[in-house]
Amino acid sequence: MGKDIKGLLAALTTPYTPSGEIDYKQLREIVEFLIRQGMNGFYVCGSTGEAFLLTDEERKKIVEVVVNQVAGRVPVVAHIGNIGTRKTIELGLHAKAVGVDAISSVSPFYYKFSYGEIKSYYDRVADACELPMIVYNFPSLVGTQFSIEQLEGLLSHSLIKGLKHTSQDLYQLERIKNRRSDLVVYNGFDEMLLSGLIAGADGGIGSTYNCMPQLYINLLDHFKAGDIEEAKLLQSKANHVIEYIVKYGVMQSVKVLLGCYGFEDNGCREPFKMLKEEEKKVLQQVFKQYLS
Ligand code: MN9
Repeated sequence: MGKDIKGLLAALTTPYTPSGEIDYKQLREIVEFLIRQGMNGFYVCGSTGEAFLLTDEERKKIVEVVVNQVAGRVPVVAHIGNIGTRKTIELGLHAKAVGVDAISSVSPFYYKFSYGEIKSYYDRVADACELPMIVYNFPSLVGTQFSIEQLEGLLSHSLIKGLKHTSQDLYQLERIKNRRSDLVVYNGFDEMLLSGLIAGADGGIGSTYNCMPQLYINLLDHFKAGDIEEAKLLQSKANHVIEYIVKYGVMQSVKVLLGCYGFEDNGCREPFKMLKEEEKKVLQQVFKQYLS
């Protein structure tokens, strides 16, 4: 990878105005907030960023605004994934022109592509964009479960430098890291960050990093210092919050909790539902109990 893209990358959320347009001013403010909190980088327009509820033009503008606001202080990874290779390459070439440090893509979905078709998708995108690339493996959302050998095959292109492993299968994570120590492997489920680090992950990419940045930075610091007991306490604290985040909806809950820092919460795009007032109140109480 060009820059040393390790540590914790926030899977950046996409804030909206009350009318449902992207709030680029607030996007910049969230980027600044997370950099101040010590976040090591950004993963932009991913699942948490509601990529598939945005237009291509919106995805491009978000990448431009984030790269501009970050101004080289930390790495920026653009998620460019789509169903089709052509559109992914278009977004990848734009991201390259804008100056991202790496690109990433979830495996193509909906049409139940063969393994060979998925492999050629990644190779074609890497060849066309000529940027360091991170394979985003998310079996439970995409519906494709790769074997260790299949994952290793997807990672074999010389420009593929990383794996975002959003899976509870930490045996796979450990085996990939063991076989390909040159790859940067990111833990994807935040509730398993410490377990993923112990299995060999170089860091993590997560949605709840948006609303608990300090906690995760401290967890990683304690892990690096060998203080596993303290890291376990922090993981458990995060998981108390994540239980409610998952119960009410990850995308919406992250924005409610960001609201506890003073950001404006205008929810997510439909079909995501707005959270009920009582659900928001519970999340705000959880914030007070565990994060303030
Ligand atoms: O990559 C992440 N984001 C989404 C997975 O699932 C949208 C994670 O950060 C989870 O949201 C998080 C809560 O389950 O671990």
